[in-house]
Amino acid sequence: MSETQAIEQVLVLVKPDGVARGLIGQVIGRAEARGYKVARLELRQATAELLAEHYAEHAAKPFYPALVEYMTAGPVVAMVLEGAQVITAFRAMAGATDPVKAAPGTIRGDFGRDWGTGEIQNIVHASDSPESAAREIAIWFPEA
Ligand code: IDP
Ligand code: MG
Repeated sequence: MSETQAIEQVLVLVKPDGVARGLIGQVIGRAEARGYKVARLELRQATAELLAEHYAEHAAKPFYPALVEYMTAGPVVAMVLEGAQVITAFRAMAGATDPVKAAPGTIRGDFGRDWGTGEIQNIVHASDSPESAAREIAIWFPEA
């Protein structure tokens, strides 16, 4: 199959909880099963500096320190997925931010839960718009 129009790229992260729980393959597998191309893929340890860029919009939020702690607790898998309308499609596949509210059938709704820690651990990140995707891909894959 080939695509000729409006090919998009999205940044997806398997967050430290997803990596620690052995869910890397589930996330990649769902993307592949849906027909999206894995254009870039890397296991890496996020730093507070990198996350300050990635989560700049949340820097002033009360949960920000806990978010950085969560996101630096272990390695993440960063990937770029490619395909027409992949940004909208993968956001839908990820599900609602709170895994308790995420619909069954979504990644967060199938693999996430409230662990009673008062924090939201939700397995994946996905860019929410073409602007966010371009910004986030440049942060995680500056050589791209
Ligand atoms: P998103 O990941 O669905 O785009 P955002 O609102 O952009 O959700 O928040 C970014 C991340 O920050 C979430 O995925 C989650 O890990 C964390 N987060 C968001 N809101 C809260 C909160 O109210 N408490 C704790 N963590 C939060
Ligand atoms: Mg977001």
